[in-house]
Amino acid sequence: MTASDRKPIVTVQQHILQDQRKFPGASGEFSWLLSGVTLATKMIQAKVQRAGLSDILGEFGNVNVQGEIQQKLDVYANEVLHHNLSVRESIGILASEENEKPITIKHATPDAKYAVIFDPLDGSSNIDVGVGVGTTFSILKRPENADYHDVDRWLMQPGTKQVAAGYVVYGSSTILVYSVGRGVHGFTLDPAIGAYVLSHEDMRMPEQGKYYSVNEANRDSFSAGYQKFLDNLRHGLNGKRYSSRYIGSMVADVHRTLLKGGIFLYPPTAENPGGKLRLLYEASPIAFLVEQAGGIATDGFRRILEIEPTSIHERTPMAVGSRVEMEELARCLKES
Ligand code: P6P
Repeated sequence: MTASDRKPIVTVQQHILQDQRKFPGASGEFSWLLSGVTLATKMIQAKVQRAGLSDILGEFGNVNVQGEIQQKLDVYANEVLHHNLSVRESIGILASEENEKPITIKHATPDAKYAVIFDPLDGSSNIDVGVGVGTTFSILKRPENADYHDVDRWLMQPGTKQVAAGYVVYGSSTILVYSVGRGVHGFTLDPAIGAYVLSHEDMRMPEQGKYYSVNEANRDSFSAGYQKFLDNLRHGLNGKRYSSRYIGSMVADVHRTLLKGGIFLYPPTAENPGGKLRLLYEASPIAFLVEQAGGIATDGFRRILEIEPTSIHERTPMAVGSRVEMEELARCLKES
């Protein structure tokens, strides 16, 4: 195969610019904004892949706003994202899982249009055991009639208002998956050239999968509807048998579900009766991507993207997956 036969390399920056050119009025500011995420996640990846080799392993000792012991990599990832994003003039607010309150970015130009809400390192409790972790991000535009400092108006918007969302999964390879509402695209980091290269164009979730993903240790505290659903999966749906896959890192579990189909769910439990996953920077961006890829994302009853947030760190039950499994879940929950 000669060089001319090979498909051209498309980096994420090229892809965004090509995509934006198709839509009049889109300015290059979004590609500049997203370059802050790509640079930060390359820096995070460089640390994650060496976590076992440097003194960065182990706990940082502090407890974050979630009451979770901060791993050193959480702190590093949070700082790197704040540093790279706060220099983008189009960003006015940054909100992070690691910070109790959002940060308003002081710019020379107060006309910043975007807020970026992120979980710098989801699944970080898995870092010390070499399991995949991830970064999630959600981008909201300042509402027309909200002024620059109206943080609540800017952040307390339902997921349908997201202008973009994505994640980076740091696993056997590092893959950035994002959407601006025109399909979902995946880019694999090529360490040889230090660029995210298009590897999964226009990702579509299969109608039905063969994996279900849930922490079965919580089964006894699931409602009867969830327990019935899981029993039905074990007996097979439409004649299809299922296997259980649960990594314990949402981004890694969702990435597999996006690619292979099936379902990932974190139902209400005795310990987390309102669900464990956070709405604004976990459930919402994931739901945006899943729907863009043809899947369904609910809290068991409501579309995740239609939930009106009331606080930055609020949690929600979450189920995301292929149409067949999600419709079966809805049926079981409705009948219970
Ligand atoms: P459990 C990681 O701490 C996380 O927030 C998600 O990434 C993951 O899906 C979930 O919690 C795992 O929670 O209770 O099953 O250990």
